[in-house]
Amino acid sequence: MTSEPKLSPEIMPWEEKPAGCTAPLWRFSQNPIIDRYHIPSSNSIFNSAVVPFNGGYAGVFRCDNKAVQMNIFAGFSKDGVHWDIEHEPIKFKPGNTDMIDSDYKYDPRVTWIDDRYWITWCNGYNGPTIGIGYTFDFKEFFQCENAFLPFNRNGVLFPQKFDGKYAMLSRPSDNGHTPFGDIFISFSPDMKFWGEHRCVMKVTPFEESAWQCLKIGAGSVPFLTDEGWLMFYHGVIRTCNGYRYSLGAVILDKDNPTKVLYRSRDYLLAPAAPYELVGDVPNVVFPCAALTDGKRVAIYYGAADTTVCMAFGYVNEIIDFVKANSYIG
Ligand code: BMA
Repeated sequence: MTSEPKLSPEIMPWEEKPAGCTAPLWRFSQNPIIDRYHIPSSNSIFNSAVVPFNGGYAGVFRCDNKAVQMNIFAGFSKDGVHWDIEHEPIKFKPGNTDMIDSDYKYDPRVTWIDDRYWITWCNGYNGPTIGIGYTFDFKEFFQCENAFLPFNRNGVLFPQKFDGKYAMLSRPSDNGHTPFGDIFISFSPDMKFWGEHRCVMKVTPFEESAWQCLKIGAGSVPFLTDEGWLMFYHGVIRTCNGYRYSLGAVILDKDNPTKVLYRSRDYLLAPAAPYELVGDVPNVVFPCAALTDGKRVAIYYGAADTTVCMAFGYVNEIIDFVKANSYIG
């Protein structure tokens, strides 16, 4: 039986704010922390999720292989920075269903709820939709019913239930590169049947906040602060050179996560470092996880669809920034 994973401040990955930095987030000087060829089969490793586990960390990593097939792999780390990633993808056993078909898996998120780690990912089943699985130990994995019909992406579970129901954010999509998309929330009594779908946040008008005017998607698992649920998300603008993915933050009501309290008008991080500007898909920062000890936050994000990177910030400074630069549509 596993118990709730605790993040001990002594092993929280962290680097102090560089002198002169006035932004709410700063990049890790050791970026990228995971290189594209980190395991023998990989073409690229990015958009990956980590959680406290066993006094250290575990993660689920998106590794595309050299045939550019997308799959998810387990990994382990003592410090959250140096990772051992399994060389074989996760093999799922039937969980609450025998129907565990999957043409591909990508962009995992990991959420501890009650007694286990739940994994959500973009699952290929007649097009992209949201796959759900769970594990107790990151050795044995179980797959459940897909949450939704195709097409959907960016499924992110809340770490607690609301009125006895699981809650998941997601982004209805298309079967291509989706030139639209808002964030919805859905509820489930059992992790099998999902309903009560509500729209949480929409793209912004171009003239208000252009970096998030084409599509948005939930990113890291939300965590509770004094002000409500803090979540990092991605926003996309279409430029004459293709899509550009940046990172924003939203604060959702503690008791009613359907309600946006504050949302960043300014991005918190946008592609600017060389490893975010150059790669298989240039100009992408794509958050999938955040660790916090209550005061500090360490964000894991995919850079240019090629590597895994980290950024750091103080929770109170991020909240102040979002409140001071808020867009409410
Ligand atoms: C999205 C997803 C992400 C990817 C992003 C940028 O549609 O495929 O996995 O990081 O595009 O290419």
